[in-house]
Amino acid sequence: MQPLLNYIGGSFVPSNSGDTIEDINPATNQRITTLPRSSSIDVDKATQAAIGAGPAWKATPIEERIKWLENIADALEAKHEEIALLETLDTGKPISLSRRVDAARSVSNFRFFAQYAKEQQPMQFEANGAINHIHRNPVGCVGLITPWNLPLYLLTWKVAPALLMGNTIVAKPSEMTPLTANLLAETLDELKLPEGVFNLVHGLGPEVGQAIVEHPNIKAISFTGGTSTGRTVAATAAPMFKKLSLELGGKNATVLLDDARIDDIVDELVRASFTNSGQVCLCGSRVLIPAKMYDEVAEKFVKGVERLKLGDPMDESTQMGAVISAEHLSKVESYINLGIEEGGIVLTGGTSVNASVSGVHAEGAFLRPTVIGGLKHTSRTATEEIFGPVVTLHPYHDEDEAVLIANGTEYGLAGSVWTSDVERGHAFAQRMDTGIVWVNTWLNRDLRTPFGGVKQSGIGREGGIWSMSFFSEMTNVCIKQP
Ligand code: TXE
Repeated sequence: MQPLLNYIGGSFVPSNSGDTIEDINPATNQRITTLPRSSSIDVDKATQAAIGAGPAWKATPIEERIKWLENIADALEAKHEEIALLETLDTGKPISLSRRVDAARSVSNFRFFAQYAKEQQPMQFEANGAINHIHRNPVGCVGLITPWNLPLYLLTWKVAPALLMGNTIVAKPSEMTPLTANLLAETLDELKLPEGVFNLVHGLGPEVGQAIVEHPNIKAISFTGGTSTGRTVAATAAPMFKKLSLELGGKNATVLLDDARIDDIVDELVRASFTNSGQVCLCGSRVLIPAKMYDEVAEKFVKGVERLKLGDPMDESTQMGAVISAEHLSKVESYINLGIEEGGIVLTGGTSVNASVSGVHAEGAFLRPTVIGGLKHTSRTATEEIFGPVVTLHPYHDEDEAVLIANGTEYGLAGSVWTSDVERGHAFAQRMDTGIVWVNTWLNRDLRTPFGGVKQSGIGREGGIWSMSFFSEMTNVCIKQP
C-alpha cells in the first residue's frame, strides 16, 4: 500500500520533516504502510489553510453545506466495502463488524446531520414587545482528535456536524488507525470540497495532537480517547478558553434485575460485553447479578462467551478478532493477572490464544474473551478501565447495593439494565450516574439523542442539537419594533 500523506490545503503532502511512522496490522503484526510523523510545523500549515478557507465556507449557504454532506454520504456508501476492509486491516476487528458498524455508521453520520439540519426551525423568542432571533455562526477552525477503536465512525461523527455548521477542520486520527481517515481525505478531494475546508495531519498524540490543542487559531477541540489524555487536552485548552468536548473512557455496568430471564438475554449480554473485543467505550465490563441467580447466570453467561468464534478477522464467520496492538494486548493481560492477584477466579479465557485457537496468526494480538468472578467490586480490576475482552461478574443482594456497585467507579458513561418490567428498569436507570442507560437493549442508537458521560467519562454531549451547538457560536439579536 502506498505510504500515506497528510492532506493540507487540498494537497497530499509528506510531513515537513519527511519522518514516518509504521502502520501495523494487529492480526498479523505485519506492516501495512507508513504514515507521516508530523509536527507543529505541519499543524500550523494545516491551520493556515483552514483559516484561509474559512470565510468562503462560512458564507456558503447551509442548504449547500447540507448538499455537501449528502454527496459525501453517497461517496462513502459507494466505498462501503473498502472502508470495512481498511478498518479491519487497521484494527483487527472482524470484517462483519467493520461492515455492520464502522462503514455503515460513517455513512449515516453524514446522512443523519444533513437530514436533521433540514428539520431545524429558526429559533425565536418573543417578549417585552421584542423578538429575539438566535443566530448560529461557525466557531471557525476546529480541531478533531480521534481514537483507534472506531476510527472512521468517530471521525465522521465530528466532521459531519463541524462542516454542516460552517467550520473548517484540522483533524488527527489515531496513529494506529490512519487508513480510513486517509480514505475520507481522498473522498473529499475527489468531490472537490473547497481546498483547506478539511485538513488531515497524521502523527503522534503528544506531537500532533498536542500542537492542535495548543494552536491559538484553532478555536474548539473535539476529543475522543482515554481519560488520562483527556486530562492533558483539558489542561492545555482550558486556559486558552477553547470550546472543549471530551468523550473519554468508561467502566460500564450491565445490571440484571431479579426478574431478568437469562436464557432470553444471554447473547445480548455477551454482545454488550465483547463487541470489538470490548474496545468500545460503551461496552459493559462489569455484570451485576442478583445473588440468588448468580450461579445459574454466571454459568450461562460463560457458556455464551465460549460460543464466540475467535479467529482471523478477515474470516466472515469470525465474531472476535485481534485487539488493537501487541502493546494493548500486554496491558489487557496485565489486568487479567491483576484480577487473579486480587482474588479473582478466571471462569473462561485468560490466556494468549496463539496456541489454542485455529486460524489466527501466531504473532497476532489475539486474546480469548475472559470472564473473572469472585472479585470485590472495589478491586482495581473491577473499577479501572481495561478496554479489552475482560468482564467481571458481581453478585448483589438488593437494588440499593446494585446502584452502589454500578456507580462505584470514577467513570459515568453508560450502562444497561435487564428486566421483564420496563417501569422498574426505567426507575433503576435513573439512579445510575451515567450519560446513557439502555434497558433491555445495548448500543441502540438514535443520533438525535445526547451522547456522553459524567465524572471521568468526559465533558459535553455529542449528537443532534448538541453537536450542532458545540460546532457553532450563538448570537441573540433582540429586535424591538420602532
Ligand atoms: O487513546 P488516546 P487511545 C480509552 C481506552 C484506551 C485509552 C487509550 O482506555 O486504552 O483510551 O486509547 C491522541 N494531546 N479509550 O490510545 O491515547 C492520540 O494520538 C492531544 C476510550 O486511542 O487518548 C489519538 O489520536 N492528543 C475512547 C487520540 O488522542 C493526544 C476510545 C486518542 O488517543 C495526546 C478509545 C495529547 N497529549 C480509547 N496523546 C472512547 N471513550 O471511546 C494522544 N493523543
